[in-house]
Amino acid sequence: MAGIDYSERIPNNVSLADNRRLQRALEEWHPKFLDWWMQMGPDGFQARDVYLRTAVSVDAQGWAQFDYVKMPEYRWGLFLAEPEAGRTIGFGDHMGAPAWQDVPGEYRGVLRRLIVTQGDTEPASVEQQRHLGRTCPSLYDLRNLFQINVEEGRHLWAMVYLLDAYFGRDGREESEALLQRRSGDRDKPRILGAFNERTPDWLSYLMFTYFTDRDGKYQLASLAESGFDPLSRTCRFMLTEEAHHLFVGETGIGRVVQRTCELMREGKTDEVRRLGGIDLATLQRYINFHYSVSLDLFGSEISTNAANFYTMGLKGRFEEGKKRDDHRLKDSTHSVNELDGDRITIREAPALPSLNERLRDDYIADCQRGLDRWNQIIKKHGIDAELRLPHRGFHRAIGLFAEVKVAPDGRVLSEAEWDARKHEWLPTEADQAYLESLMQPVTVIGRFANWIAPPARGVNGRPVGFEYVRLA
Ligand code: BYC
Repeated sequence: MAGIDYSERIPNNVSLADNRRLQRALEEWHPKFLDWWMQMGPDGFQARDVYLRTAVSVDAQGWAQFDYVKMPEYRWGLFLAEPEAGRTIGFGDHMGAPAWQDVPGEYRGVLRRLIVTQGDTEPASVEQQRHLGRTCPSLYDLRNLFQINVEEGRHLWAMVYLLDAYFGRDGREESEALLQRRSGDRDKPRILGAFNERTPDWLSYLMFTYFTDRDGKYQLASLAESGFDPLSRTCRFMLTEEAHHLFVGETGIGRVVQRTCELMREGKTDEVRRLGGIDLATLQRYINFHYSVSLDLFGSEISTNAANFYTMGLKGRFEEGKKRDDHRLKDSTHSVNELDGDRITIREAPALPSLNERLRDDYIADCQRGLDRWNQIIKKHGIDAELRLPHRGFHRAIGLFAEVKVAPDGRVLSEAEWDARKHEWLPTEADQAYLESLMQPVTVIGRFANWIAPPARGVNGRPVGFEYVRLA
């Protein structure tokens, strides 16, 4: 079992003590990170004890320990999955060559850009979620929010480690810039669109952790295939933590659906707002929004960047190792959408530049699985309704569909039709105002806001009614 050295200021399993230059760079960055955390991390609660898990090993069995921690004292650190002896590059032009232990010189710029883009999303999400603690629906949910926040902070550390350890002075400059951009800032925004959107309420947050964190899962899994071994190992360990974030999203929305159905049955009405719940139509509009902005995160359908990342051996496909083909893809094709006037058609395109779309396909199938589970909850209550993923062309800002307006059912619309109906499909100001009115904090141990059902079980074997955050 690979233990983590906690005797050092920066816990790590990368022999930091033997690399003085890196140690100095990270020790210089550390207080800047803490300043950022205090300024842009959770608003309030920083002096409170929170029941958090901390990584103590990279062993799949028993890698974490749970205890009360004050967030600024969280042991952020550098943890890479165990090296795989004799690992070779699994795809692209260098397939079969030993995995790179250092940055391949010719791909330096591209690799840095990928790492910076990944790294930028981590602090962005913490910034987006910083006000949520004030309106938590329970101590259980509050604790999960903070768990995600500290781990996103650690994922930033993971990318900063790669930049500082392998990219010299420009890596250090990028590490600083990661703390300077701000989600939603006009002058210094975060790099990717979804990370500049607001997360003003807990429904948006649960949708974000379901849909946007799931992009994280697919992007990290693709980077975990990288021929650059330190990136691969870093991402493999990040995925272990990421699973909990997705759990929070899926079970969180499931609990909202559950409560909505209970209220619908009790009140014999679809209009559960009168009963302080979130109606299914509102849930559908929030799904439409968060799903569509998350689809944008995969980039254009046809992308030479994506082809290059793959050919260079830097970013693979989801579960590349399990695929039974030549892993070079120069002669294969993939189905992509095309616009033919006001019709959406499908054509076969060369596989390499279609890799973003292929990853998006995997993501869409995964998103659907959660919807199926939420629909099961609705069905179990004997309610005849269904939540749906809108068409992939709906409300898109990146790629082919950015040029047109597409209805949730996939019809291409005129601007006028879109303007007349978009309020049915996307969250409205009235929805936002209603949700805001619902967001009253519930901090009594074991109690939950009226709009969300309690979870099936607590954290780490603790009861649901456990003091997950000590407020007194
Ligand atoms: N917004 O060829 P294209 C996570 C840019 S989430 C703004 O279509 P490409 C997390 C693109 O950068 C996972 N700009 O796309 C989740 C390019 O700019 P340049 C994050 C965008 O390059 C929750 C231009 O448009 N990780 O971990 O093939 C909480 C043309 O690009 C967007 C990664 O994304 C956009 N949505 O693919 C916490 C992995 N989309 O180069 C964390 C690393 C595209 O012309 N990133 N552009 O200036 C990548 O693999 C790729 O950069 C992308 C884009 C998949 C994002």
